[in-house]
Amino acid sequence: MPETALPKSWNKESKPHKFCPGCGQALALKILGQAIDELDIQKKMIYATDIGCSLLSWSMFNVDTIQTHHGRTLPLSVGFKKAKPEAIVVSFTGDGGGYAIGAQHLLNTAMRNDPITVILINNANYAMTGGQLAPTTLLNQKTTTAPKGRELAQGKPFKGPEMLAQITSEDAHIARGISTNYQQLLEMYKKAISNQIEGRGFSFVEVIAMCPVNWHTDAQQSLDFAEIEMAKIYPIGELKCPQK
Ligand SMILES: Cc1ncc(C[n+]2csc(CCOP(=O)(O)OP(=O)(O)O)c2C)c(N)n1
Ligand code: SF4
Repeated sequence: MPETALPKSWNKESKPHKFCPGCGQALALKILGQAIDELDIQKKMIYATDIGCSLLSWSMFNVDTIQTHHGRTLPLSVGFKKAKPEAIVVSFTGDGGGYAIGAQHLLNTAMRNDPITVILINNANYAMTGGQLAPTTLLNQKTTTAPKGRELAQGKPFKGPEMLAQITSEDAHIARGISTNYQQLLEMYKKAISNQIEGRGFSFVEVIAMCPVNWHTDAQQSLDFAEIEMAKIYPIGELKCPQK
């Protein structure tokens, strides 16, 4: 599929999408649409969204969708998967939802090797509520709640995939991609979802994504912050890949 065309699984009635211009989440989701098409899972997939900008995608795909409170998407997804094991459950959440308020859910889902796929957007802030500090905010990065920049006393940038790689079984799939690398992220999604389809267990892809509105950056500055500054702290690649 050309990178400019819409995925087949896209809900044609809900266009244009609701994300801000230049948002990395919209790109990450377009790539997810292609993964859904290529894996041919549209009819058996359940798409779960959190609260946060991830919620803006609730009507993006022509698939069945569930949604709940901030940080609670994973227990909802796990419950759904237990009730309907044949469903392919893909959960989409932010770094606030996954690494802060919902951190215990992420840890427990990963430790139990629950067979769902989690896609977590790392945009280094709480975007929907106005750009507050998130666990992933870089040191010295300014946010509305760290106007002078994040200090070490406010904690180090949180490395989710690295932590999950330590606590998961060998058949879990753990990776970090970036929304600007279409083909690489597509392959990561396909491997992660295949891990669930083939019955191996938990899979997780963190995606570095631009948030120009809260970063107060133009197009080039947004790309530079994501691809250079963030990727320096959050290395891109597969940390655990049972399919290799
Ligand atoms: C239980 C609960 N606590 C707090 C909120 C307020 N809230 C809504 S979105 C959000 C931040 C979301 O940030 P993140 O998960 O990083 O997603 P992003 O908006 O950056 O995509 C918060 C705190 C809420 N809706 N529900
Ligand atoms: S606030 Fe940021 S993350 Fe949310 S839609 Fe806009 S650019 Fe995307």
